[in-house]
Amino acid sequence: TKSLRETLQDVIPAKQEQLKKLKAEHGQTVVGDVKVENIIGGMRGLKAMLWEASVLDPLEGIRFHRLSIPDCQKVLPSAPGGTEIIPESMLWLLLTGQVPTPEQTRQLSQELAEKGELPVFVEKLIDSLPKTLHPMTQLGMGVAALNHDSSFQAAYEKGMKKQEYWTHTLEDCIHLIARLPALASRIYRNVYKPDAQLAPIDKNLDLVGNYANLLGYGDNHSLTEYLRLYIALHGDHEGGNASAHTAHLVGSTLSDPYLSYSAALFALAGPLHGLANQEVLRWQLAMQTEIGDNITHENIKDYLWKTLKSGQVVPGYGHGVLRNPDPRFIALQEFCQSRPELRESPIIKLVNKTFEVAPGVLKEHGKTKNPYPNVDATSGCVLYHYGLTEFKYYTVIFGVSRALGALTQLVWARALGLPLERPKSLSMDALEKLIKNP
Ligand code: FAM
Repeated sequence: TKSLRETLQDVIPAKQEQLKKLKAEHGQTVVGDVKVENIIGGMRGLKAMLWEASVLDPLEGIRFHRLSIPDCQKVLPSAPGGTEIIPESMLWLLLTGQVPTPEQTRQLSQELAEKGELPVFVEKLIDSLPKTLHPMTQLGMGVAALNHDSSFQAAYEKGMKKQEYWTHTLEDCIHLIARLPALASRIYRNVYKPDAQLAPIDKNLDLVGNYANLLGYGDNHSLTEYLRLYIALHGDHEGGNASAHTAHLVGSTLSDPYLSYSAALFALAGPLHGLANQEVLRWQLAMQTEIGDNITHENIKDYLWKTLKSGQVVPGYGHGVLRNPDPRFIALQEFCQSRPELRESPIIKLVNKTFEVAPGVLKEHGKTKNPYPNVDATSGCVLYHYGLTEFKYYTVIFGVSRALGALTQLVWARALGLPLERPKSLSMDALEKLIKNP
C-alpha cells in the first residue's frame, strides 16, 4: 500500500511534463477575450488561473478531478461504522487524482490524529481572546500563529532547492489540516461552552470523528456523519472563489501554507461568501418569528419580496458561476430526506418550502443570473436542527473544510513551479485610452 506522499511522488512528474508541454506548444494560443466587463465586473468568467483539483461547470456543478458529487459518494471510503464520504478520502482524491483504498484512508486518518495537538502557545493565544471576537477572526488568527512551526519557512531560510518546495508545503498542509479540529473546537468551547472540558484527541478516530468529539457532539452519530459529508463536500469549489483564490495569491509569494490559508479564511468570512450560511439561518428564523407557525407559500413569497425590496440579497441563493441548483445543496437535501428526524424537522421543512418559492420570485425580480439555491441555503439549518445553534460558528466549519482544496492547490502550485501571481490593473482613464487605441 502506497502512502499519500509516495502516491503524490508518482503522479507529479506526469503533471510537470503536461505543464511543460502546454507552455512550449501553446504558450501563445488564445483561449478567450478580455472584455471591459471582465475588468470592471470582478473578473467574472475570465479564464485566468490554473487549479488542478476541481473544475466547476455552470450547469452540472463541481467535479473533483473527473468525479461528480454522486460519483464521489459511490467510490470514496467512509469512516468505520459510517456511510458518508470523509474529508480524508476527499483530500486524497484532491491531492492525487486517485481514489484511496479504505486502508490508505485509515492511514491518513491516523496520521492526522497523531499530528492533531495544538502547540501550547496557540492554546494560550486563543484562550486570551475576548468571547465577543467573531469565531472566524479567531480561526484566522490561530491558523496564522501556527506558522511558528512551518516546515516550508524553516527550509526556505536554510536555502532549500525549488524541487523541495512541494514536500515542505505538503508537510505544512497535513499539519495544518490535522490541527484544525483542535483549534476550531477550542474556539467553540471558549465562546459558547466555557465550562466544558475539551476531550483529548482519539488516535483511532477519523478527523471529523475527533472534531465532533471535541465539539461535545461525539455521541451524536447522525450529526457526525453530516459533518463528515459537509466538510468533504465543501472541500473545494475550483480556484476562482474568494477564499481559494486568496490562498493561491498569497501562496504565490511563497508565504507558507499557514499564512496563505489564514488570509483565505478572512475572505471566507465575508457575507457574500462563507458567512452566507450564518446569514441564511438568521434570515429563515426571522421569517419564522415574523410569520409564526403554519407558514404558507404565499407568506414566504411576501417575505422574499420584502427582503428584496429593502435592498438586501436573499442569502443562500445565487452564485458567481453556477446556473442551476447547487449539487452540494442537493446532496445535503438527500441526506436530510434519508433520515426521518430530519425530514420532519421544522427548520428543514422551512428550507424546503422556501426552495419551492424562491426561484420563482428571484426570476421575477430579474436581477440574479442564478435564482437557485447554493449550498449555504441548507448547510447551517441542518446544524441548527441538531442543536448546534450558535450560528456565528457555522463559517468556522466551512473554514475547516475549505482547507482541503486550498491547501491541495498550494502543493500543486509548488510542485509545478507556478510563478508569483501578478495581473495587470488599469485606471478608468487608462482603460479609456486603451479602448481608443487598442
Ligand atoms: N438575492 C438578491 N439579489 C441577488 C442575489 C440574491 N440571492 N444574487 C444576486 N443578486 C443580484 C446581485 O446583487 C446583482 O445585483 P446588482 O446588479 O444590483 O449588483 C445582480 O443580482 C447580478 O448578480 P449575479 O451576477 O447573478 O451574481 P454575482 O456573481 O455578482 O454574485 C453571489 C454571486 C453569490 C455573491 C450573489 O448571488 C449573492 O449575493 N447571493 C447571496 C449570498 C450568498 O448566498 N452567498 C453564498 C455563495 C456561496 F455559494 C458561497 O460562497 N458559499
